[in-house]
Amino acid sequence: MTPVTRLSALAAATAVGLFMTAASADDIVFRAADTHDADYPTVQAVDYMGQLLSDWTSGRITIETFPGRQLGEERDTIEQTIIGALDINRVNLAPLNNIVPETAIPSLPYIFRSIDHMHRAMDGEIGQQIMAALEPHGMVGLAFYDSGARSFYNTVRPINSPEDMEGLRIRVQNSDLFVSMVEALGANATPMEFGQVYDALRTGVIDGAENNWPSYESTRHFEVANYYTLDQHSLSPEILMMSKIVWDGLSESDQDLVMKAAALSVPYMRELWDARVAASRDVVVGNGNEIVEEVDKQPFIDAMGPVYEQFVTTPELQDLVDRIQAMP
Ligand code: BDP
Repeated sequence: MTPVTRLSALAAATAVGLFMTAASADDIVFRAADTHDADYPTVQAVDYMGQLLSDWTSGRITIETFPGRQLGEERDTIEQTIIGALDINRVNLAPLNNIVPETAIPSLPYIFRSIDHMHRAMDGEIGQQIMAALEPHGMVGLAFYDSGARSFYNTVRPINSPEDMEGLRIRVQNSDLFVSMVEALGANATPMEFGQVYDALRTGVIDGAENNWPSYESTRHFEVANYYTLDQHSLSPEILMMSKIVWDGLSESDQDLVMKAAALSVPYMRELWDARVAASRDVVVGNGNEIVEEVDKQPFIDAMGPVYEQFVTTPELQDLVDRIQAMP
């Protein structure tokens, strides 16, 4: 061995040694799942949260994000979170509706008058109460993220009123509430995982779906479903959560750090979100899609009575609805 190679072998051994000391048994690497790709605001916000945790702990706590459904569809990742096989998960509230009845309340059609109203509710006591309801089911809520407004798009015709929905096959998330909402409008609801929607639209298995601007754009659904009506039927927010099994294994001070980093990722996410909505809208409009911007929402709202009856079934759930509606 020449002196130089001996030296570099020594350097390599030292580096490995250093690395091994750095990656000590106390190190925590949280695995975090998201259905969206790496450039989507929800994923970027969790990356930011991981950066904060790493900075605060000199690298002892980090987050490794797995975007783009690498760990499965939301139904799978929710299951993994509950059994402790996944640490952190970012999903929409809708696929939790069937598991935790309280999560159905912010998903209800037209429950919020505006995004600001939704923020006021979810950033305060209502949001806390809904997060607390997750715990007996094995999940700990860390933050609510924005998801804008969900609206209908389809391959067949512009929707101007509930009558135009008649008979259309509309994909919904795995939530009985969303099934009921679409059926109350006279369409046929098809629950389906997010990753299957593009092909289903393209091959005509379904006629349409519903989502916000960024998801309509990022999935390229807008390329096959050209009609988008801004009926804004649901502001169902996103939730960032941790497995309760994993949470219970953390020290109290690490739990605090996780909560603080999650809270700081919210304003960061909201800024990215607003920019992404504008950019996605530009892409879709640039594609020449037919956007029904001015839609009379009243007939859509009027059709939703049965949905409230079906899902607001206890005094506790009714109380949540009343408190949200009474908010300024
Ligand atoms: C998007 C949500 C994502 C859902 C998806 C869907 O961000 O969590 O999986 O909608 O419709 O807006 O399934």
